[in-house]
Amino acid sequence: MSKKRFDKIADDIKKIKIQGARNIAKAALFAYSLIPTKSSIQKLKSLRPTEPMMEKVLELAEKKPYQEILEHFDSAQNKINISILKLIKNNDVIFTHCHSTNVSNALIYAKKHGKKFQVYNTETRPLFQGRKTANELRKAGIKVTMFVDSAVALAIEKENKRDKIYANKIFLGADALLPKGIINKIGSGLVAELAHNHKIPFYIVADSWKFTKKKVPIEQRSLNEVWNKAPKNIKIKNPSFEFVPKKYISGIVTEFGLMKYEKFVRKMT
Ligand code: RUB
Repeated sequence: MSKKRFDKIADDIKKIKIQGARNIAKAALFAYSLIPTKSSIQKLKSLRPTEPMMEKVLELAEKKPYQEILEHFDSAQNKINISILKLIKNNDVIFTHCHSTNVSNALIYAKKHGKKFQVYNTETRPLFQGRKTANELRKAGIKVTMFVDSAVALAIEKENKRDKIYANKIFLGADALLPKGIINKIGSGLVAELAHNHKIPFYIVADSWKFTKKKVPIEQRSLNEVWNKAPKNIKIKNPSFEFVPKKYISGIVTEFGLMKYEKFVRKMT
């Protein structure tokens, strides 16, 4: 029975039915509690290689009680929510990409606490996690406008005054927080460069447990996600994530509050 449940969770993580660093770490923790062995840890870690938070949680799971580790996620999120509430101003247009629970929860909290803002987001091919974000925010009563990925510049360029469509703040989640920058969904680098060029504040919203000093590999996903049964002689690349250098990051919001990225790294090292 436990084996069947473990395998189902592993499969859901692999197939991105369970997605996002926080959900993956929580699901892996639960799976480990079903079969608490070294080989479970190896198996779970191999499912999504770009997830230091899952690694940290699995390492802790060997030493600490399940409940104690689990409590961290909500406690960190609650503190993040309070910082984001202060950061959002009425009439903001907030841009986000992919689906991040840390970002979505914080936006929903701000809405519940009376902030009036709207969200622009991108569909996030090839797996369309942007739809998950749009649905969650819509259900919470937040106005959402979705753009195809290739319209990202249109969504965040200040010069695009003709349509008056541009974001004035950007919130992205992160899979990994590294000394020199962050790793997040592919496309995040382009968003960061646009934000930099157009002087739009670019914030990372993430639980500090995503921090690591280890080298983090970038997951390469199945080519079928991009083009199922593509002709044999076409080369396809499908990296799931990319590195964003810290010079683009205006600030990071973690459970320790809003701070410059450098300060966050100093705190963590
Ligand atoms: C999800 C993604 C998210 C981070 C942070 O990628 O890039 O921005 O994981 O998410 P994928 P969270 O869909 O490939 O897992 O805030 O939920 O931890």
